[in-house]
Amino acid sequence: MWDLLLIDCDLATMAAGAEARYGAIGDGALAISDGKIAWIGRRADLPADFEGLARAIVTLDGCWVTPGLVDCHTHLVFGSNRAIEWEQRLNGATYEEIARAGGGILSTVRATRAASEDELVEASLPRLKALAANGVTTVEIKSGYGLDSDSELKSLRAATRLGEIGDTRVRRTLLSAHAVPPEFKADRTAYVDLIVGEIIPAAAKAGLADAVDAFCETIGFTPAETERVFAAAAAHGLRVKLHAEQLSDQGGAALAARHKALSADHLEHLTPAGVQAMAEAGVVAVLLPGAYYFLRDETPPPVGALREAGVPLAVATDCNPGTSPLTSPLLAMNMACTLFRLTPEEALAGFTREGARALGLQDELGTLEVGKAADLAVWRVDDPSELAYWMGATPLAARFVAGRETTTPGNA
Ligand code: DI6
Ligand code: FE
Repeated sequence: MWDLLLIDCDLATMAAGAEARYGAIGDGALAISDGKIAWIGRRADLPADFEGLARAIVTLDGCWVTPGLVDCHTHLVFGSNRAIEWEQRLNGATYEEIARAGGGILSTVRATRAASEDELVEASLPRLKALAANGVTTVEIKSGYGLDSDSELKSLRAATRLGEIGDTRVRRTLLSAHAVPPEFKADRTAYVDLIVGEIIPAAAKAGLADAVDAFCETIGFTPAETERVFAAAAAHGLRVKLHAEQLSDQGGAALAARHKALSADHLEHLTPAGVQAMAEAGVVAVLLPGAYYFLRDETPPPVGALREAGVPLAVATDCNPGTSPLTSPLLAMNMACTLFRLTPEEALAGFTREGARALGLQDELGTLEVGKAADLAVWRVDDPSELAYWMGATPLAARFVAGRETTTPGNA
């Protein structure tokens, strides 16, 4: 018996190696049992007795069905925001003036530390709902605005609770190596000691982190410091990811490859050697066009070389208050096409199949195939290329997580 059968729809399966564009199945049908995809194919190929096989049949009025979107890189949980500071900069205030007034990333750290866990959940829920209303069914959320044991764990607990209340799957990544907090300014090694000796063990023990990340950059952490963080992650059985080569070449992608990282993210300043290292180690490249756009960056990541080397390309929003206040996966897909020259099909794969791979969830999520979770986005479009084409539209008609239809889209 099937719990649910969806008919009168076109399916963009996004299955790897499929011949049809988007792995499409025209006039398809998809059956769900126990939250998983139990049957998928052309409606004409359904078993003759299909009406007796399904407890319920839903007609989708010719909509397109894609895998639920996977936003594999966000900093969704933070206190306050930096819109006023951004306006001040556009009115001519210098970076130094803003920093002297306590602005920048440290203003978000202050607001995040001051917020209770409940307040963080409340502040972040509208952002989660915005993603969901645009088809996201799985989101990765990083810590990294707490920068002390209590505040980092509080952020991860808030992320966990968002996953429990928001009808969206949440994966949590510990990013304590995001910035050196002010109280450690004179002794950054002591802060890395704290991450390695206290925060990572505590997060692992409490089961609050699925992975560990670091910002390997001149204004972040050195490769040697990143190595220490990665070693501690491995000692606690946690996979790693890395903010690599966003502003300069630090050899971060190769470092990530040596540590069998799930992904290396940003990559604007990635070198050919970095591309090669990622390809050999099977590291996913996560492209973040929202940050590139918001920073008015002019050096795009080497997409052609990554593609040629066979590196999987994921795309994500990087939703954060400083460099990418973006809550639309579809706009991120549009930017990936316009700014980085991905094809619309690559952009959608980046938010489905490859986004799932960047989280190590490729066996469970990211394509429409039998045995995978029935996480679906149903779109009122004539062709899947429209998902990356419209700027600002929300053509989502319905959304399923583990086979269950969730919050009314657009109404979030
Ligand atoms: N890269 C970024 O662009 C953001 N973090 C990171 O590692 C910036 C975060 C912020 O400014 O709040
Ligand atoms: Fe980021």
